[in-house]
Amino acid sequence: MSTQQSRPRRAVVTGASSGIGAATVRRLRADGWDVVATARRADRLHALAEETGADVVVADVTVEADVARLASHVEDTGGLDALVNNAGGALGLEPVEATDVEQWRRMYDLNVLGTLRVTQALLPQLRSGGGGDVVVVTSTAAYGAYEGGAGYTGVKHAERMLATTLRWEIVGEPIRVIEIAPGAVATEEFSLVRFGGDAERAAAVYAGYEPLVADDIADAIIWTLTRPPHVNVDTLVVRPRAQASNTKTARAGA
Ligand code: NJP
Repeated sequence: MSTQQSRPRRAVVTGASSGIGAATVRRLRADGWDVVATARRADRLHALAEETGADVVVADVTVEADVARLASHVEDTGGLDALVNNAGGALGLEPVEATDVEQWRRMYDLNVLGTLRVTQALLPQLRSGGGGDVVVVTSTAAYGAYEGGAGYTGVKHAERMLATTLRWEIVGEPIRVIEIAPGAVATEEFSLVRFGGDAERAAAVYAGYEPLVADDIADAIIWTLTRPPHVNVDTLVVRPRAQASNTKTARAGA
């Protein structure tokens, strides 16, 4: 949201060590924002800092103390205009009958409770600074079912409800709550993580059509952040042209 301030706008981006998060940091920095980039892998964050000039905090969004440390750092180093809750991901594609309970627990902790923890920790700073934006990167998995996807669709539906409910609860305050719901994005790690490092299975997700790339979603995020302050893009669903739904993708030769 544009504000009458002399310093550059400042954002926190979670899940910044790869994919959509890293692309968002690059775009924000290129547009003159100050950025605090956070994730667990220090080496990747430091390389991103070197490349973009972003400030970095190594933190795990599933660890309360890490999130508290992130919030203290942001407060001590001055000002917050946007929080991009992007850290998240999928684990497994097993049918309900065969799925691993622990994977569901980890997905919930990362996608839902991670977003909850970071939002709770940073919302007061957005408020005390006169307002700002909370972006939540969910998924088209937040909008429907697919076989093998119950764990991931379940947590992304819950994350969407967190964003929607927060928007209702703070309406009237100068804080926008924006949900970005990507379809298939060929990031280097999302499907690798989902399939436990199986590169062939991961590559097959994006075969036979042109998927989105991380920068497409970063572009969408920045677009929502740069609308006039009275405009709240509640939800932006962004898919590859070839993907009509979670289960219908036009693939060459299929
Ligand atoms: O994923 P990936 P994407 N604490 O795996 C971090 C959603 N989405 O960019 O901690 C803190 O490249 C991890 O870093 P590290 C998706 O659900 C995607 O594709 O160092 N950070 C990394 O930076 C997610 O919400 C697609 O391992 C933690 C980042 O999270 C968002 O888009 C489709 C962490 C994950 O980067 C970004 O996805 C869709 C923790 N505990 C929705 N655990 C898609 N790619 O197709 C992980 O519908 N991270």
